[in-house]
Amino acid sequence: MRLHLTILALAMMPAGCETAGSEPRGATIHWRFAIEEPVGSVQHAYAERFRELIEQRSDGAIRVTVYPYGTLGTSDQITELVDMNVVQFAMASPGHLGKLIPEVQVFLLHFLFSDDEQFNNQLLNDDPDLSRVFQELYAARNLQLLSIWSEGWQVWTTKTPVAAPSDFRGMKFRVMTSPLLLAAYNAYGASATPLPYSEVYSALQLNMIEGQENPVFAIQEMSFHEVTDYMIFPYHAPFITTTVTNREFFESLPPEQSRLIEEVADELNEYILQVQQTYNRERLQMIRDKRPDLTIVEGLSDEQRMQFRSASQPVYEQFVEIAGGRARDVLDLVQQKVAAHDFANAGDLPQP
Ligand code: 6CS
Repeated sequence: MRLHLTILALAMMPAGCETAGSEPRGATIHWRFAIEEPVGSVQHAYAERFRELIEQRSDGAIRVTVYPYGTLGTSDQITELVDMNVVQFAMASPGHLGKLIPEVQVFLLHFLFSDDEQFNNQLLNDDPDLSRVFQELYAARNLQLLSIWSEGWQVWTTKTPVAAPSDFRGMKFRVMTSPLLLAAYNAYGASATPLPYSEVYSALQLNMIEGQENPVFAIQEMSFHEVTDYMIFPYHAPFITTTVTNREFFESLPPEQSRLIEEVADELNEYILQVQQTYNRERLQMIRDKRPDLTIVEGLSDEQRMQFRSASQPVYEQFVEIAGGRARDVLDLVQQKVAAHDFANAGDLPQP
């Protein structure tokens, strides 16, 4: 790993100058929170609210510093920093976490979730079975999982129209770095290309890649709309992230501090849902204003979605093979929960 200079400085900070966990009485406690997105993003709104609530409710005894994307390295590096307890909290998105926790890639499968976004959010935020299995999987990697939540639907940005899987044939399509995403897009005939977030804009500009996916707010703030011709909303998968902390650090905390963290993480689920919906709505309008010539396809027909759904089915078995471990169990679990909801609400499901 090529360590960023800031990381080296943080890692070498002498004990007592900044500490995490058990401090002498009266000393201010400092926690660090690294995010995978820049200032102004959904993750930034989350981390800033986390900071405010922790600082207020600890009466200033705890101070939180937020490190936006670009200050501490790529998503993979940020997760390593949590493992090292150089930072105590971070966002760890399944799109990048698959090499470390293969089963988390279930969240990357296309057409696995319901078209009912409200249900998906409940499942991610509150389902005790889902929470338990992922708590265990994260704990095995020295991570304490605090919450699983969505930043909104993934949207494709491409330089040519896409209405059927065959339109992906030969397209150099950027994906996050989890291995399953290669299978997900290669199943449509694309040439999937993993890249860190920070390299996507220039790769699009230089035509090294011809498409990518992200929620609307991210497309706007990373300026991907400047270097694309089409924006397509297939409603194939939400962008899911997870909030994590270092497990040993968390377990070493006095109970009132660990309770405070859990309480704040729970509260933030509702807060961040409002934020992501607002950001995604407002920034779509900003994109329209900036690029009136951009073709925005705000939904595929049922038949078109069915073609993508069919083409993505073999990837479910590939997921079980690639991820191994408890992959079959987590896949069954999510499929059963979604099927039960969709069956009970058949005919009444909202259009995505
Ligand atoms: O595409 C990515 O790599 C990134 N997208 C978002 C919306 N958040 C973080 C992630 O690294």
